Amino acid sequence: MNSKILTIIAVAALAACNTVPPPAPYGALPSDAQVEWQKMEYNMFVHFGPNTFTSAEWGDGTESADVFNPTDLDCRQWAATAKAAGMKGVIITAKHHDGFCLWPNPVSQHTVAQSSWRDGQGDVLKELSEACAEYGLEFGIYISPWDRNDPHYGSDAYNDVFVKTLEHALGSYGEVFEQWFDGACGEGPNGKKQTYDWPLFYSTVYKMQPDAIIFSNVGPGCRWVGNEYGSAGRTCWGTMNIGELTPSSPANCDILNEGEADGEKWVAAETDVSIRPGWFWKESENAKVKSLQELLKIYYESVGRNSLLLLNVPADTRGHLHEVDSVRLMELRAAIDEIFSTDLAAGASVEACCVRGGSRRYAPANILDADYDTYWATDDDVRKASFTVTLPEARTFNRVQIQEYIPLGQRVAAFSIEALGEDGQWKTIANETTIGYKRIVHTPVTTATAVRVNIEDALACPVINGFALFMDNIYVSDEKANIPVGEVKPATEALVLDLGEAKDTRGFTYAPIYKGEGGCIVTYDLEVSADGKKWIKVYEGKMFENIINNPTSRDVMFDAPMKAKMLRLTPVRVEISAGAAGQAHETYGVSEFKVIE
Ligand code: FUL
Repeated sequence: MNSKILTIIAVAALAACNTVPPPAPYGALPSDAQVEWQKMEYNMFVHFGPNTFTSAEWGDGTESADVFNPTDLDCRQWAATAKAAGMKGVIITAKHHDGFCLWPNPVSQHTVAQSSWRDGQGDVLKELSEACAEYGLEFGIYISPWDRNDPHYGSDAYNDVFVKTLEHALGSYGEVFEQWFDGACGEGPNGKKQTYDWPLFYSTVYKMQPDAIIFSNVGPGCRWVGNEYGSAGRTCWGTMNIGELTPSSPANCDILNEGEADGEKWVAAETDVSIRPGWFWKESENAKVKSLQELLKIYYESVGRNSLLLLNVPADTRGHLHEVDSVRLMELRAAIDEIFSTDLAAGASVEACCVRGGSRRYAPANILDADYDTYWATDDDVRKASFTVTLPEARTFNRVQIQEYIPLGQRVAAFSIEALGEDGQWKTIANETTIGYKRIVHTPVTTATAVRVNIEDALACPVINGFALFMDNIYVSDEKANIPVGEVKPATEALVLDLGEAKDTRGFTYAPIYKGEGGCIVTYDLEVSADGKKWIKVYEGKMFENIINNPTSRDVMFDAPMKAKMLRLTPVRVEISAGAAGQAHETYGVSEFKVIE
């Protein structure tokens, strides 16, 4: 065949393809930056600051700058660990609620420059941004608008200070992939709350970093998943109606968790969760680092549910990620590699009920290739459709991974999965709702020669670009695993612990019930008695910081060890968790109340 004829055939084939246009985008769409962000899947959060040295979760802003004094800061160790863990980016708490800045912020008097650490010459953001560049990781910044130190907080002047803070942090360390805005808005040093100028804050971020993803309770780049225990909704839309909502008055947590079909804005969920009970490092939590099973559950309920996983690994007082945490991260990486390295759908063939315009460009085989931008699609008016993956031989799996091509919008609202057993019978093995960027469905261990996915309902014609089968022999699915059980008590009742004899105690632990069922003690009085008769009040009106968002166990360390036979914890304020934060509640949960010896 001469080259002229070849050219004519090629041009004719191309023309045939081009006669069937791709599906029109549907609904709210992600920007290119949002698609790239979602492809990152798994990032590291690092909480680090004065709280690391005081064991607090929320510093009150009165801590001396000298409190921050890492003995051997090593951001390259953080970056090396994140890279080895399979993460794509790192986000650092540049300024938490205590107002302390980990970089020399010229508009603050409460920064590393005022500390004696490295004679005031240290800069954590500089070191971390350089380490991220060295290890090929993206660099992101958390900055809390709530500032319990800045004297301007509670007045209009603070919004200008905050804008300058953003400008400096976002303008000094190269590219920033994500700006993380904490929604917490409490009182400042003068007892006043701030009215944040969110539109001004957003425009400042975009002015400094046009492609940055802005995280807040309601976006605009990505949204909070509605809890701090690491679980996106089983139904999880990348879209949501934002309307008049703001980061400081967000939607209810269930909506954040599931998103909304046909939502007016693309704001995919980011699942932020700590590898430990608290967000900041505490020596007492070295023994409480989440297990591999807990982390796998979190991975499946975030990355496997159309969400990005932002796993917090706090730095310790040396300025290192602790060895217990890094070993656990490597175990997780090894497990993920083992589970997902063998695609059991490899070598399969795919047929579909229907193909868009009959065009090979939208052939179902596209769901098995490695190209993100090729997909199977149907004609516009189709809302129910199916594809069948025929395996080269019977294969055994318990995970089915499906991906929707989100650059054209999220569409699938319900689907089921069937498997063709070696007995020649089709059997339904899953019924689910949304897919989104990536959905990893748990099925019973199934041996099949073919697998069929039935799209039962969609907002527009389905567009699927990925499908894979895996066998997970590591994760032991147990919905109840690691969920503390406990008692629910009336808020008027104190918790009393009798050790039988006086013991040296260094502190105590209180844990509510998972998800805060029954409410949580937020503020309390604590008394100790060495003989069961005479009581000493150790704390009055003290707070379990952030316990409503993060109802995990709390270790409270006394300033000095105390002899105690009995402990009495009297609730002062009890609140209910997620969904209705801030509301007083008549009962509280307790799964743990014990002394730390
Ligand atoms: C919350 C904060 O109050 C916590 O301290 C932590 O930083 C978490 C990631 O966000 O809202």
